[in-house]
Amino acid sequence: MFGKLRRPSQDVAKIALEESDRLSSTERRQFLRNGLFTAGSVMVGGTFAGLSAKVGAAATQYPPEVPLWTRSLGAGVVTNPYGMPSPYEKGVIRRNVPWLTAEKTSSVSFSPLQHLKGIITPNGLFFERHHAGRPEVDPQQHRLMIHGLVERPIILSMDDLQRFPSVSQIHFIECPANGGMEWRGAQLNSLQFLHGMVSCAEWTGVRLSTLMQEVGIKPEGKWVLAEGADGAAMTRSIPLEKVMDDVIVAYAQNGEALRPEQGYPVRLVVPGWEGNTNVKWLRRLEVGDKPWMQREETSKYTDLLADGTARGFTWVMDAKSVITSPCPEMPLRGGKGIYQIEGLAWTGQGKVKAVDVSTDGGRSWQQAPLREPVMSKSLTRFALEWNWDGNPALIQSRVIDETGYVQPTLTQLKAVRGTNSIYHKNAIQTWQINADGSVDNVQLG
Ligand SMILES: Nc1nc2c(c(=O)[nH]1)N[C@H]1C(S)=C(S)[C@@H](COP(=O)(O)O)O[C@H]1N2
Ligand SMILES: [Mo]
Repeated sequence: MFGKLRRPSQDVAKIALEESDRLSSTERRQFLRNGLFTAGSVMVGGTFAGLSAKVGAAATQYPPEVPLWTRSLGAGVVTNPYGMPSPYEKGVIRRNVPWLTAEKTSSVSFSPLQHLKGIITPNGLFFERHHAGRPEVDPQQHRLMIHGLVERPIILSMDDLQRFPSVSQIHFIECPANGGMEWRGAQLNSLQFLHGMVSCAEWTGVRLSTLMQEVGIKPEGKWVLAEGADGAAMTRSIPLEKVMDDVIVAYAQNGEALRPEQGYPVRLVVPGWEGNTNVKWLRRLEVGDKPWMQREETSKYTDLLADGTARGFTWVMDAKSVITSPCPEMPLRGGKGIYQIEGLAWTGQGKVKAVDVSTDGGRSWQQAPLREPVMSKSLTRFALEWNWDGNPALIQSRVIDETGYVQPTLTQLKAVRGTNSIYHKNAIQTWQINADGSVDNVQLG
């Protein structure tokens, strides 16, 4: 009906399923019996059916019964000195794909996008990408040195850094390898593993331009090398134009100190640019007259093209969107009827202008309302109401950013980039809705 489809191969799909937090069949039966999902979430014929019908069902914690937890005192304050999510949310965690990397130190964990609401990633769920593991940095012992082609080199303690004027900005960080396993076909049946290398936080810190004014850049200074304090001593070069535009030397994330996974006590946030330029555990900024190509040769991310040549610097993350519900981990649980198709869109070029949604594999499109706030180089949430007729469907989202750039299909992207790439795969994602409400990752061919 929809032409040639590519589905994930069985073995890899199985691993994804083992790790995924889909309901077990017993849990699913339980939910159906209790009517938990169907009662609150399904509209039939325009009204919320099931709400009154379920009253009086043998479910002891439901109204009009008085639930167990209302009949006794709860735990007191500071029983959780650092508050943790409800134990019922234990499946909402970062996950890794064991076969993807040889070991866990140079590896990646994926954020559970299927469970997230709004646009802010909670700190404990922010994806992680480490080249040499996560160092435990003592902030008292940590210093940030700024030197090179500058008038007044400095070495700052973390206290010194906090004496500069600060900014707080909401920005996404995406690893350019996000979705990179899928250039040659569908691989994994999971939103988390396919798209979970993007997260979004409110970052607080000092503008790098403020620090540059403090040290005074010499006229020959054109690039800034940033170096991390981890075992990889990861370095990236950033051109002065970007440095003076919107780069932040960040020490806080969503209102608290950076998490160790995110570069505690200080990292670079390079809005809209490849994740790898956002150097964590930042210890050194060196102003130079050219990029440090030679030393970065082995560590720089390049994109191999079809003709064997490579793109060297691909800094900006192009516009991308994905439907986060329904998705393989979030099937349609209540039969046909009204659902919200929800998802996330973002672009390293600025703001998201519009998102279109298709339920027929890209033949027709409907504009999906954007949820406020819509901010530059931030995740943006969209949601479109959909009356599912219970038949198989192919759902897609397509973002248009403020430059007019339209998110490409995989065929369009491959025409420009070939299939040798790993990085920067921002093609339209297709989810297949099956008649039983389950959802599969497919590629339209
Ligand atoms: N010092 C250092 N900085 C680093 C890395 C690293 O391994 N070491 N990984 C980079 C990569 S490849 C990415 S995608 C982002 C990921 O940021 P996150 O772990 O906070 O999600 O950090 C970047 N900064
Ligand atoms: Mo990355």
